Amino acid sequence: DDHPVKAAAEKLKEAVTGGQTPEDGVPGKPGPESPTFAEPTEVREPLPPKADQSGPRPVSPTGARSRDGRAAAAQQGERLTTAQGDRLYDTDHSLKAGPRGPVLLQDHHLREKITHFDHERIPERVVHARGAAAHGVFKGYGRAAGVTKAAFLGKGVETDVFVRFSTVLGSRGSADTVRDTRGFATKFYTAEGTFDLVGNNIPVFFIQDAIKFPDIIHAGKPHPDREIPQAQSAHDTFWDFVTLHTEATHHTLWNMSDRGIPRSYRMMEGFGVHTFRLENAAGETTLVKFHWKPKLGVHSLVWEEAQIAGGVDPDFHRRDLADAIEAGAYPEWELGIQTFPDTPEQTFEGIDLLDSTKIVPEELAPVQPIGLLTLDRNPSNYFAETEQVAFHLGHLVPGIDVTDDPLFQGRLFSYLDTQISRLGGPNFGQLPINRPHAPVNDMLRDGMHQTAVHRGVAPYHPNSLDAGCPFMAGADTGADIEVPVELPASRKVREAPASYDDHFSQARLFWLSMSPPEREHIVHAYSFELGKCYEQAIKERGLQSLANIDTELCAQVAAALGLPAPEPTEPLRDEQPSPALSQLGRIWPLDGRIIGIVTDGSADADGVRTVRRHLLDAGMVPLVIAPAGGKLEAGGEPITVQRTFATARSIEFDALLVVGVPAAGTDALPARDAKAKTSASTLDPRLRLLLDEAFRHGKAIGGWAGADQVLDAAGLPAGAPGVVVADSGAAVLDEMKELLGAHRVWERFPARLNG
Ligand code: HDE
Repeated sequence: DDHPVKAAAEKLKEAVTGGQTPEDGVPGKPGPESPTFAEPTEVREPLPPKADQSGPRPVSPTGARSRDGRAAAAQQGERLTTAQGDRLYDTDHSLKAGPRGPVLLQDHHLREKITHFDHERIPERVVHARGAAAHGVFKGYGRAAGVTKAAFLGKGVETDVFVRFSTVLGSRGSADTVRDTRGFATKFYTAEGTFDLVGNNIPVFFIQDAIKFPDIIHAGKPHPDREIPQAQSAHDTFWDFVTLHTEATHHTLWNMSDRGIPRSYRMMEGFGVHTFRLENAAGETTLVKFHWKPKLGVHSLVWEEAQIAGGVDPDFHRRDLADAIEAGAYPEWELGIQTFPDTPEQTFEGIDLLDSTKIVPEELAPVQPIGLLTLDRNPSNYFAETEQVAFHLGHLVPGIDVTDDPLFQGRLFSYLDTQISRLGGPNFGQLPINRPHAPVNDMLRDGMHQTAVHRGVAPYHPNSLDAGCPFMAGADTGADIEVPVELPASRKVREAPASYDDHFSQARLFWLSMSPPEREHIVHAYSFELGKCYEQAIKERGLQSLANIDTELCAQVAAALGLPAPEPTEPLRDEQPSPALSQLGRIWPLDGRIIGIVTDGSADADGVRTVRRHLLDAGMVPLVIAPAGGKLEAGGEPITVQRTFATARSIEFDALLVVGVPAAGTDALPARDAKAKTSASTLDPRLRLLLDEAFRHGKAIGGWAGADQVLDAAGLPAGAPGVVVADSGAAVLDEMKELLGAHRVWERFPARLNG
């Protein structure tokens, strides 16, 4: 009993449990029946459930939908054990020859614990390393039956899905809000086998042939000598590549637009990019492009917000997605298709459907909704699910087939290949997140990390020993049969078709479709990114690409760089703008928008409570911001403080409400400007910053009960666009809702570019 390790364990037990242990217990993880976790501090209140969301959906036979996270799991019993299930009495002290003596090699627990830890990391994805994911359900509308026999698109058919969003260039630990393309990869666990739609939030790609993919990625990733910059396109090698391979101009312009800095993963469109071929039950084919349309609308950050978030909340998008789902504000997207006749030319209105640097404007081919995606469950383990999920464009179901787009074809090779090194062998399909929800009966055997115990002796076909199994399916029993398309008689060549030489017309189309504030943002983005390049020749080539998009765009960026604007080398045609490409000029739903309410509880506490309730009922998320944490005891129900002046930063909020004249926090630093301090002696400098940034970023700002004094002290111009002061919270709210529908107060952005 006087063994020193045992004595230490006893002491620890005492410390952890205060002596209240089960009779035979040692300190450790509480058993499932005896949860002792502390209540989390309330940061967000769950939204009221929507009428059609009646709680958790049932668990599938594979267990993959289990909500307690224990399906694939892992831990059983109450006691800490080794990997072999041997119970442990101590995990904090190595086995030593005496308390001050050397550690003994025979300590298996020590070696097992450290060895396992040493191997905890796997290689991150070579692109799209930084991601966040969620589970959900896809419900078919049945409207695609005319063009595809894919069963999961049938009316009312529900299919489990897992969606992973990502940035492209950054490492796994990089910031979420960098300027980049976003991945939008969806795994549909259909009854006919898994279908992966591995798309992006930008409908075009940098290159037309997969053979250039290593080159563009080498150019975009950090420089090989110093390994900087991280998760950025604002550096010489990226711009060197995209100005030498001018087919990248269109995608680059999207990146430089607001699309490169989304407000939220929940507020992005998604695109399959390539043209796919669908086949219906009668064997007729149609070419299509897939689109995801977010129910919350398409919104972006402004550049300064994106940069602030990179520092104050690098997990901005990851947190936003997880918080929303946890609060019951399930994000939704409609899946839609643009359809084109499957003609031998594979063009539509002169647009080459096999060229992934081109879109087909929605005004020419409307996006037809065919189903609804709802994300309603967060992963329970990041590594097991978000990190280990493996997507592949070749995961297709009957009714959906590939086309000859050389980018598509190269991807069909790449994804399987990369999983083998990333996930350590060919059996990654057996990982819980990758397991199909359809029965699997393959003849793949053995290999690293084989976890199946296959029966039988004849994993070959045909055989006469295992009763001839498995049998082959025919089209009538759901076999996935390639569409037998005609191939043009041709020669082997390393060449692209002539239509692939048009690198600028659609970039011009995109530019001409932008509103003045969106154009302004694009000018700023190019000025910043090219301005960060060191090589004069690269800046000049960048301007040459811009000259071929638009004279005004080129002139503005040239002025910012202090360089002459070159003449276009390609004709600038009158492209027909596509209004669907602009994020402005529409009224978007308010669901999920985050409203900060700044108060110290001393003014109109009832009004605060009522406004919070109204916001929640309207599907928005109110967050109370006060000088310090805790609860505001102000007559009636106490008001929980969710952010303090120390933790609130403007980027988190879509709009701010100020109630009364909140006192300064006791932890406030002195104001920098003594004069300003006198004129607003009660204004905490952090509140001033909050309001100042919210104003600069085009956010609606409102207030009542004396808030005009605060806004005055913060130097916000009286009567400025999007600043609403009224007598009561209710009156302010009405006007705020209207402003929020437009997403931002666009009038605040100086619009020099009106053409
Ligand atoms: Fe990818 N891409 N890609 N890509 N891609 C990968 O596969 C590749 C392309 C996309 O959340 C890798 O599993 C090539 C277009 C997403 O796990 C890799 C080419 C589009 C994801 C790969 C492309 C995408 C990837 C790295 C040129 C939009 C993340 C890790 C032909 C339609 C999926 C992995 C996730 C990931 C190769 C171009 C989307 C290396 C060769 C175009 C969303 O296999």
